[in-house]
Amino acid sequence: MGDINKNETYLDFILKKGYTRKDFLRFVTYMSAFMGLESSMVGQVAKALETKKRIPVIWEHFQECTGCSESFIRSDHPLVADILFDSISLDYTDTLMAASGHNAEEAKQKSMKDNFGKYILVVEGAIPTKDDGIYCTIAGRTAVEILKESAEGAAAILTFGSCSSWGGIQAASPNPTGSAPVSDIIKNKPIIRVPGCPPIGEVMVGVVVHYVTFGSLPELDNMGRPKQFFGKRVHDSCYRRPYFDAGLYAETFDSDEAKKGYCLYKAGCRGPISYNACGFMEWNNGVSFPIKSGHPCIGCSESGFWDNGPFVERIVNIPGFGIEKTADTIGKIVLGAAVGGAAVHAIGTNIAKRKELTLNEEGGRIDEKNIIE
Ligand code: FSX
Ligand code: SF4
Ligand code: F3S
Repeated sequence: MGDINKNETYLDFILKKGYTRKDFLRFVTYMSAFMGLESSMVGQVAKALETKKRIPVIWEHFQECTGCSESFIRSDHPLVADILFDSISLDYTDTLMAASGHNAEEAKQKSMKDNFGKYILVVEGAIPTKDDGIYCTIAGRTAVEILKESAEGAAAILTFGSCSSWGGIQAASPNPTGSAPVSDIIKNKPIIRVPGCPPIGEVMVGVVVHYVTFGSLPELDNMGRPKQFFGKRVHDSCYRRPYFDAGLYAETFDSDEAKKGYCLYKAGCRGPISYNACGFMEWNNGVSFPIKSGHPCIGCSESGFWDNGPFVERIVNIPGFGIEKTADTIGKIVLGAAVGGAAVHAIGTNIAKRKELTLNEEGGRIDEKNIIE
């Protein structure tokens, strides 16, 4: 980080790090796909990273576990970490920069002054507001004070993680330190929420690559999250979804049915009410995500996480979705309730799906206890 040349483009820096142009193009294609861009847009992303100067980034850490940074540096794609931690001209991150103490603070002050109005402020962690903010102090100053100062010259703020986006675990009841999200404190800057505890590394980079490529912030939903990554529920892209549709549910997440791939809805899965990219992007370059590892989604990206629990009980009464009704209806249909019209088609589809799924299993028998009633 010490040899940052502000005039270097992203490509210059990547080549200097020892990557080839082919590696660069592979990264561009990979990120463009994750960002949901048409293949015709890949050239535009490549051109932006080839020609644009790196954007200065100030990255603050407040109340958090540093899992968000960890998620980043553990990404399986080598360029994902480099593109932000090195090639984005990261001027200040107290966790990873080589400088420390007064030198680190001076470097930050200088960068904020030189790049006033142009830098991106990344905030990881919630901000304690109780008792004048004394529960998180860095270099003798409170997180509230530091946040206000770094936000002043920021072009935009990215809140990485559920803590800075919503308050997260730090704000869980009874919230003894009065933890708050960035949006409670800063009101006059664009804030892009990138929630998740932690968020997926590629999602964090994707937001930055979007900003570099288009010179604007990505389209946000009504909760301030980039639509391209948070526009769908985990349930919408979950590979266990055919089992949900067929009414095949595991009772507990460590049961045989769960191992066979049955839907984890009855084991408390919050995928139907959680907006995140886990189902289609997965973690560590597509290796896995919680549901694929056998555990129900606990809704780590949602507002109110952690108090939204308990996480192992079946969710009920979901506004606007009717999952309970749907699942109950499926159960009743399978049990032979008198139905007609469109529902007859539903029976056919459902039973066909159920047969197909269960016949693929060893023994091919349907366990009645897994049918929702
Ligand atoms: Fe929070 Fe990030 Fe969870 Fe941890 O820093 S979103 S506690 S993974 O690390 O802020
Ligand atoms: Fe997947 Fe959970 Fe939806 Fe079942 S309820 S399909 S496990 S997201
Ligand atoms: Fe979090 Fe659920 Fe994804 S717990 S990591 S949003 S599957």
